[in-house]
Amino acid sequence: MTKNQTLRRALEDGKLFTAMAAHNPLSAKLAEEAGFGGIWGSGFELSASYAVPDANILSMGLHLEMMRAIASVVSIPLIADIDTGFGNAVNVNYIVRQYEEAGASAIVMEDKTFPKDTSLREAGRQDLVRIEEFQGKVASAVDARRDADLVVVARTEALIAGRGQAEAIERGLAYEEAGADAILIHSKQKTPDEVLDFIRAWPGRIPLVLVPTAYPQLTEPDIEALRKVGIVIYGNHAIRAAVGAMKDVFATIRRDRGIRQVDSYLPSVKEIIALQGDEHMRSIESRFLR
Ligand code: SPV
Ligand code: MG
Repeated sequence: MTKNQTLRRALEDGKLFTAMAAHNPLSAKLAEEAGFGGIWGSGFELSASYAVPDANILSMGLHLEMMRAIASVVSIPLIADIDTGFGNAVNVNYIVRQYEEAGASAIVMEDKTFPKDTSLREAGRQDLVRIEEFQGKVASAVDARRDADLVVVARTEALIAGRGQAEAIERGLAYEEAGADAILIHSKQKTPDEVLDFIRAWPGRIPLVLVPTAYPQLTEPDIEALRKVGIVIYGNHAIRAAVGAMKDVFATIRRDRGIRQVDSYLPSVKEIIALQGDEHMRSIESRFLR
């Protein structure tokens, strides 16, 4: 099975597919090793790793090249976060093919205006494009894919933008009609109530995608019990883990004025060398170095 088929089948089988965020190939590899079903090619994480806001400040090309690098080191599907599609339906048609060729098995595109603002920030600038305009962008993404198994996820930010449940449902249904394979419904409420209301009311045929960052109480068994959600995305836990670990280690070294203590609990240099693919390099070395 190809990576695209793996994700497509998971959506069809109705078994909850889990995706962990990554901002580089190393974090993607660790997510694969930990047992996640796929990788979330998060724009938020990549922006954070460059220490810039998640607001289309980084170029599409930079994100695309990171997706290519990630896809080349993992054997699980990559779900690429293409933000608003970097323009209109014409831009979308071009870039979806680029992401597909870079090895993405799914793209997630959101119905905000370009340039976007990040979703989870309090009082962010959240403007949505017209429903018809976004339907055209979804249809353009569907038209652009070469492999029919590439999954096109339409993401509505209606709840994030404070437009209410009725508009969120209207947008979700309109995007389904335009050919989306799944609808990502995002919410920044601190409890799952808003998203649960949406899920219960969702009359569509296609599965939903959740990013429960703001409402971490909702676990995978809870989500499975709803029977309408195909994918759960853990949106930013790789970069937050990295930030927490680095802060801790850096502070300890400053306090101790040395590395003795941190050395006892940090992953060994040997472990990092293994993650770099050393075994593969040595096998090439022994076969071809003359
Ligand atoms: C991302 O990880 O880039 C996302 C999810 O789009 S969120 O940051 O919650 O909008
Ligand atoms: Mg994003």
